[in-house]
Amino acid sequence: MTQLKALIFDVDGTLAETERDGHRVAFNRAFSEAGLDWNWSIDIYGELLEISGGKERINYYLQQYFSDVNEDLYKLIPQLHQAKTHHYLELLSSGEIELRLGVKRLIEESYNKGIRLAIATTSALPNALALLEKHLNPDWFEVIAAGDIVTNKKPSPEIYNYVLDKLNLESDDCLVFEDSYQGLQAASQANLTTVITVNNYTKHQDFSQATLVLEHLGEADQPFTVIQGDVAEKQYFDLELAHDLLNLGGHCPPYKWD
Ligand code: XBP
Ligand code: MG
Repeated sequence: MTQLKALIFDVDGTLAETERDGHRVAFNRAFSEAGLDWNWSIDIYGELLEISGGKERINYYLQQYFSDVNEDLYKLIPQLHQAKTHHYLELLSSGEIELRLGVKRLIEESYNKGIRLAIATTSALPNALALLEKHLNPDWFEVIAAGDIVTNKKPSPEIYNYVLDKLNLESDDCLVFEDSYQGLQAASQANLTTVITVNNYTKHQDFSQATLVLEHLGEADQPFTVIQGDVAEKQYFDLELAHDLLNLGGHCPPYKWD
């Protein structure tokens, strides 16, 4: 029987719906401040989300959406991204971005029961820290792996291998929470069992490699909807279910937490 030792969380789209009303808005503010008439609509942003990382996303936009780009615009990317981070942090501190349903409960329960916690995000470190400071506690997370800490962003497994290495754990000991196809690819290639909570941008993606796909983690009074996978009698995601998912395929009795 495998004993659950750690939960590893993606940030954007998983802990909170940060993309549409957070990162997207912040990018547009940075563009307008720099005198650029670029506007990333909700639909365009959905397409751009296929590229992980803000700097990489702007780079891709220049390549895909303009036939003749002034090379100087590429040099502007770091500066635009820095301004975007500033606007994103402002949006976060204004309190407009809430955690998704069930996230706070599950993380608090895990911390209180000695399950180790980690973050694996493509987003820049200040963004991840600000969200954790606003709604949780960054000190609860033993590893916060973010942004450029690895060379290759998701869907590369590099960030998950980095987290496993820092936690000094095997992939069998951990459960991952993600919201996107790119995130699932990254986790799966690191041999990690993954739970997906979909959102509007990702609900039509291919999650066949995920152990469980949910609308959200749910609460006792707001049960989750299961899109794929087996949750037995569970109505919302808790540590018992986390343990059982890790042991799927094995013949272990359901685990009882004190
Ligand atoms: C989400 C991302 C990020 C954010 C922007 O990754 O792709 O690029 O949209 O973040 P994840 P930065 O879901 O893995 O957290 O602008 O800070 O790069
Ligand atoms: Mg995500």
